Amino acid sequence: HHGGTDIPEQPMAGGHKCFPRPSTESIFPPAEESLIDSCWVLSAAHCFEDNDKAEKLEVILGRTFRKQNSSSEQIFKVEKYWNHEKFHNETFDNDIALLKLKTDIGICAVNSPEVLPACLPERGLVLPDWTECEISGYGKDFEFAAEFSERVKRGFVRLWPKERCVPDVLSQRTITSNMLCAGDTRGLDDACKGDSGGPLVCRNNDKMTLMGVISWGDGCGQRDKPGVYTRVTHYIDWIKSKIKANPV
Ligand code: 4AZ
Repeated sequence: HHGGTDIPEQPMAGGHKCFPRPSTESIFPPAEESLIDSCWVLSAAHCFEDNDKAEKLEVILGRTFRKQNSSSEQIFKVEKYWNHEKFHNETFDNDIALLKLKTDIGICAVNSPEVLPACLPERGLVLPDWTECEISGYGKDFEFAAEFSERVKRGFVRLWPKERCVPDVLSQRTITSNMLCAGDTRGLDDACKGDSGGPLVCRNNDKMTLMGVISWGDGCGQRDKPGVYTRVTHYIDWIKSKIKANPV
């Protein structure tokens, strides 16, 4: 991220049920993703080529340093993944992908302080404008940084009102109803290159709820330019139908 701070190796305090710390982790080459169930991970469609073979993908959960093994990590092969059928490569409309982790024993990720699924929102959930949410990832510290971050970072951004999430504030690029904007009113934290696929989580009824998938933006950390996120509430039926049709 632009701005943001290192995530401590120890879990954060707090009483919420899911996701005491962001469990976005990195597949390599860099794509980020969020665990939503023991064997299911959500990411962004633009992170995957249509002909990417699932066998080439690996999902690493519970790691803090991008290139350093950790005793808390859980690594999985990917059995199959789905890019949204209506993903639009020019506008990034429907920028969402679902990955199914591979297992022989019917469970994949095991909950731990470092690895916990994010909660999915209900289909109609709309949080108030300016709700503070959290993003995380190994993305670049600034737009033209040479390297991705070595350590996972997190940042805080607020949900922007729909009326302000318009082409005028994002170099005239198309914004669809399947996108949401979030940005730091202090002009500090933002997602950046390499963070996409990762989570935008917001507290709802004390549960860290996956409201967005990091998708795109116009540069990083520019004041008055929000980041753009896939609006997860529009995909609840899509996600649930895939999970139902593909039992672990
Ligand atoms: C990216 O390229 C990217 N500032 C993601 C988010 C933002 C910019 C770039 C938002 O993955």
